[in-house]
Amino acid sequence: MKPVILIPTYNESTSIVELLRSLEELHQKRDFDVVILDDNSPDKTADIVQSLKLPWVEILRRPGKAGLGAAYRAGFAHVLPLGKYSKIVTMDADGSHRVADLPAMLDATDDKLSITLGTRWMPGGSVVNWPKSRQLLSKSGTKYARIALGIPLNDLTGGFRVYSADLLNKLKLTQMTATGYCFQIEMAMAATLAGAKLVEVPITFVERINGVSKMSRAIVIEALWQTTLWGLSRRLRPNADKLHYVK
Ligand SMILES: Nc1nc2c(ncn2[C@@H]2O[C@H](COP(=O)(O)OP(=O)(O)OP(=O)(O)O)[C@@H](O)[C@H]2O)c(=O)[nH]1
Ligand SMILES: [Mg+2]
Repeated sequence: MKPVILIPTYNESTSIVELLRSLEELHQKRDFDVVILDDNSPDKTADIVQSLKLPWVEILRRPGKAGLGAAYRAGFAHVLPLGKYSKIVTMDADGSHRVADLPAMLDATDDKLSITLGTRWMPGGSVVNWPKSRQLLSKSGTKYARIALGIPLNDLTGGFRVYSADLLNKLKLTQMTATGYCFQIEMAMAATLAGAKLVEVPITFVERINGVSKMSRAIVIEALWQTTLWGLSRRLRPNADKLHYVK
């Protein structure tokens, strides 16, 4: 059993080539597969990845831009039935998540049910070239979700994670609804409800150099609104969420 790395892309043609080159170096030392989840990027990200002809990289071509959450759910639905992966990594394409941090995250735990978070906001974690406004948004988003949902983790909006396949198989992934980055909060909440071991590894997050951010006001509003609804539901119907998310 080996890990698989899921990488969502929308117009990341320059960044993804750099990331795959860097993953190729690690691939010489450790075995893993990569699945690119591309939403028919107009800049031909998928075709460019295909032209690299890397045998350990697969491309899942999706019809159009449908958000990060939908792309990841399609990725999970694609890899889990194959039954050949022990760990599923999620990682941004834009270079913000460093390959250098990946081995420590993969090695952090072998617990059957676990989620490992690459965390910026803990001792040893850091951000490089990220504007103060984004840092504030990220830190306060995590703080709000932590309090609203009672999840004892320090980076709930980050997307650099390792899920055990057993955990994902235990979750009702088709019940997840979040489209944007609050998908990350929803997954952390579901993992907590499933009784997963929660592990955090400090990472250095580097602001993208190439390409354009897909962060938008709509994504922030969705996250705020959804987190508030989830928080209320957990207080009003404490057992309903577990039934909703866990098989
Ligand atoms: N397939 C797919 N990928 C997406 C979508 N939205 C974002 N992504 C990818 O998700 C990852 C994170 O998106 P970013 O735009 O970098 O978001 P961010 O890291 O919050 O914003 P920056 O700080 O500007 O980088 C990147 O690899 C994007 O290409 C989408 O709708 N579909
Ligand atoms: Mg980014």
